[in-house]
Amino acid sequence: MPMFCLQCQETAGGKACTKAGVCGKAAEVANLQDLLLYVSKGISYYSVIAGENGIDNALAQTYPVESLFMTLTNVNFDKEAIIKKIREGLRLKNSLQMQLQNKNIPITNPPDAAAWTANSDEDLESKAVSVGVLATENEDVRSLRALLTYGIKGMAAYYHHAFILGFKDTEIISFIHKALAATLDDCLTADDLVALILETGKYGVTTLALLDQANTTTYGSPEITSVNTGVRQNPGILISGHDLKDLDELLQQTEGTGVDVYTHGEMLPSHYYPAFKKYSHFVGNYGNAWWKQAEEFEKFNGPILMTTNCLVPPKDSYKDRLFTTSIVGFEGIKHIPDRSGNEAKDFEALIEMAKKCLSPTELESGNIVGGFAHQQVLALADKVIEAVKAGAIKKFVVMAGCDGRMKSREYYADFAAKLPQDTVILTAGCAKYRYNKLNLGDIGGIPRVLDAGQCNDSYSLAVIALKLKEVLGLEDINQLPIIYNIAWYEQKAVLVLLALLYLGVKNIRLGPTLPAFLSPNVVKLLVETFGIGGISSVEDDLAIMLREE
Ligand code: FSO
Ligand code: SF4
Repeated sequence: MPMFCLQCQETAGGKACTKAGVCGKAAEVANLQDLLLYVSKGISYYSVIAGENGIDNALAQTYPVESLFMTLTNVNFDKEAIIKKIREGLRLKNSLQMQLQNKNIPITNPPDAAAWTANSDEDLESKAVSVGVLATENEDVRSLRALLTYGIKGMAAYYHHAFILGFKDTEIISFIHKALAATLDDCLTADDLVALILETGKYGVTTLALLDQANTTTYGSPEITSVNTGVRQNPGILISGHDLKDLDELLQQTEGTGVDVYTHGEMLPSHYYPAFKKYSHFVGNYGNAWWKQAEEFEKFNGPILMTTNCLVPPKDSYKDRLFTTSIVGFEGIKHIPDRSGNEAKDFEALIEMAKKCLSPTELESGNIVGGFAHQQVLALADKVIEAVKAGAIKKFVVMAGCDGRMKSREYYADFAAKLPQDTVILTAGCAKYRYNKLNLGDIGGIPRVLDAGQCNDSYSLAVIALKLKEVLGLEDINQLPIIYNIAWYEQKAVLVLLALLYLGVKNIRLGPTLPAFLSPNVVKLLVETFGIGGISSVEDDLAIMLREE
């Protein structure tokens, strides 16, 4: 089998990608990503021991965050970039070993991931095919390790965003090391792994809170905003992904150049931040969720910057206009280098290109309203509570998460449209594109779709739920009039799910399909412990979910 990857919802046949990724990832790249993860686990093994012995290694604090983020779905398809990161990891592993040796700290029987090293590219390639998910033989242990690893991948991605803005938490990093090292430990029981998975949820909440703090401290608290979906006549740059600092620097550098800036996909919620509202050339949002990018990037006519996932292999029609930055990569696509020290990234190449391009072709006109992150919703708390107490709002429906290509995701548009008029959707993430243009109306001035922001802002939904629980004087989060029908796609959504489980949320519906990496026994455990379920038909799910107390 040339490769084996089942980490996302679109995995081939609902089982695993074994020839090439449905996402476009080549087998060789998939295997090298497995090796990158393996090397990161080895580094984590030594980092745990170093931590126990008071040894500090700054690079070991950031390495797993960056390397794991590179292996998320739709982030880095560039073989050379992955090999470079593996080599960097091997050097780091070696220096950690030396640090431990110099302090006479004994290392007995290190796992292969820690002990292994490579002398040549051939060594990398031959090792890469043997260190993937299937290296764990027992189906349930493999499933628990996968759930743990993918949750940690999501944590790494969210931590990376906070870190870029200067926010750090060494406890989160220590947990990442501990969890990754644990996936190498054959002595751990299924119960041990389940405990670690729940702890991942706990640290997931901490990480999301840190990111919320980073974003709101740096750019202000999101506020209700109407975002234009049309275009102007100037040339433009389109920015996608989740990285607000990249957007910040791009807006500063494009100001006064005659080049407009538009957001795509998960960058839409950046319009809700006060700090970006001062830019008159920050025009609006162009298009929809990530999976529509091929068609929409083509029509944009100007340069496009991918700051994080979700990148789709580009078509020839726009690949010369596409730029990646940070951890994103694709062979043959121009890459904007990282900041050096306090210097901003240099977006001159995009700006100069934009000036020679046509203005974007209009896809639609109108606007989308969002910005209902926790502070904004809490500012409306009186109105919301009044509506709940008066029975005008009967249920909140959390429909956060991801969008994706599968036809079965039409379910979510249909589900949103068929919800009774006395329900309010709480959302975050790109899942919203299935229903945020449906004009679902409002309840006494409260819009029926409250968008908190990116999937990164799922934390807001938890804060809102906990606040409602407090105000309504309830003992258990599950007594709230909130139901959860979440759409997942990649590993950040896995972390958000684990965070919700840690907060005690029960009876979450997860779709459009349950993760292929969950073995029947692990599914059984999730069903029995947390009441997690899949989706069926809109009518049946509505009947059951709206009945649930
Ligand atoms: Fe969507 Fe992609 Fe935010 Fe994900 S753009 S799918 S969970 O990477 O990041 O919601
Ligand atoms: Fe397949 Fe998803 Fe893995 Fe891509 S990330 S190879 S689509 S399972």
